[in-house]
Amino acid sequence: MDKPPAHAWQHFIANRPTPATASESLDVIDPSSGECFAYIARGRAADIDLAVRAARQAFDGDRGQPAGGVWGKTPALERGRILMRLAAAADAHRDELAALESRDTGKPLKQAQADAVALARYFEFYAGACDKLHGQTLPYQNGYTVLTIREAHGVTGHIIPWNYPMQIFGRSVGAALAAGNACVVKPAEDACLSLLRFAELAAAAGLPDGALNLVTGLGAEAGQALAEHPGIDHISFTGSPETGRRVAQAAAAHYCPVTLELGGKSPQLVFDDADLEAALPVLIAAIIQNAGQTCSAGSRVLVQETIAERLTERLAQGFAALRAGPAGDDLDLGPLVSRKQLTRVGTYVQQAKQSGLRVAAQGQIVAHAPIGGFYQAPVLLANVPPEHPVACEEIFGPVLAVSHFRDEVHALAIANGTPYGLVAGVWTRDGARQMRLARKLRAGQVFVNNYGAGGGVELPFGGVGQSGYGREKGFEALYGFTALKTVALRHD
Ligand code: TXE
Repeated sequence: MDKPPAHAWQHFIANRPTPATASESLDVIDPSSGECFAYIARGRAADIDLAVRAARQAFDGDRGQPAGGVWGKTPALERGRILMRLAAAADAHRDELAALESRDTGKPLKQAQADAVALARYFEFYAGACDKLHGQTLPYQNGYTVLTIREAHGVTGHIIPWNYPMQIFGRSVGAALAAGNACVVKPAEDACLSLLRFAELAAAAGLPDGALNLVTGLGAEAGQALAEHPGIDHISFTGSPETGRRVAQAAAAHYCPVTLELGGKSPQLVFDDADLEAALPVLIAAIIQNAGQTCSAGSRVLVQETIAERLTERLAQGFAALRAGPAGDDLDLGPLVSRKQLTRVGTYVQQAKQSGLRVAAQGQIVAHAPIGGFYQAPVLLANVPPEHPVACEEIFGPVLAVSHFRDEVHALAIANGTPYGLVAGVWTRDGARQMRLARKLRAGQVFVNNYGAGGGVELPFGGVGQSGYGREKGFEALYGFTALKTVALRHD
């Protein structure tokens, strides 16, 4: 039987599917099989320019006055109501969105469903926040009243990676729209279908023309053009440190502020007084979720040497039982997103083996997994020297490195010993130690006796050092998507 023709997706600009100006397209590959199943538009600078103009029109309007456009003028209360309708649309279409994202990224269906729920929840959270984002009155000299006003930047750019398209779009675009900005989004070339569909749903739910615009394409073309565009007033980027630096440099040329979320090598510290039964499933889930392709993956376990052997053995039992297979099978993990990612992870595993590291356990790839898919069995590496590349570089795959520490001081030195600082987990029953470590760990989020892999929608998220700067999620993100204006009135 002939296959149905692969669907060709277009950009989505000013609430309309819009063809690529150069009529070029890119293949969309199913990571479970390695086969092309759809096409996306290959956007370049001209397409980005079209989207920025649409966003400027929505924000500034015909006269080009700040906040003079249809979206720019929309009162906070009304923005909230519109965003609530977007939340409802995401919720009503969650199975469809999840199916698209699961096929596109290779993530198991249940993970994609959780991501669709999170997308709806981001819009719900930020819908409620629209009319609660207020300024202050400040004490000043006699005869003055001074107040601060939080104003939208104008047009914000959003460069989204492929690992969690719906979640990262939700946290970034949800907050930016709530603050009143019009958005131009460049999703990842490896996975963007759920976002293109959501943009259609947003238009149908009543988001005004130009408030949300999506241009697909390659990072070096469409992404770079977005970062360089002088019509962009703020950029939010999630991806690799190298690309993040490039984006920040391009934005600096037009004095454009940037928020960078650049991943990590997040440790979980397990002390010998920890509740191991509670810790074990969390230690495994934190690296297996989305096949380890999670910015906040718990990719290092640091364990006190007195319990190292016992913990490693228990982790090994868990790893040996893990199964990877096609996204639709809904197993513990799906394939990696691309051949490029498979090669990257495979190279690290190879390097670990060549340098004599002990593989304590390896999961299985199911026998019926298509040969062309990008499957990587989960790997547990035991007693890894903390300075080994697999213990201090972001692998972004299902590879967990276990390293040993003597005491709290040693644990902290290892934990803080990479250039990253995104998330950390601490497992101990000692209350004073919990607080000491929470204060001393170099990370944007610290979880004590739990691990949230990024945490909830409400919790500010972002890193220090090579993990980036600025905060997304929670109420805090709204501050980043606004510029503060101080107004001083003299009246005496
Ligand atoms: O990332 P890139 P890649 C890490 C992870 C992964 C590695 C490489 O370790 O193995 O990065 O992944 C766009 N100007 N993370 O190559 O290049 C690109 O189109 C503007 C961690 O996929 O950073 C995509 O939309 N944009 C991470 C986005 O940047 C450019 C998630 C991310 O791609 C661009 C993803 C350019 N010059 C990868 N070049 C996390 N923090 O969760 C690319 N892009």
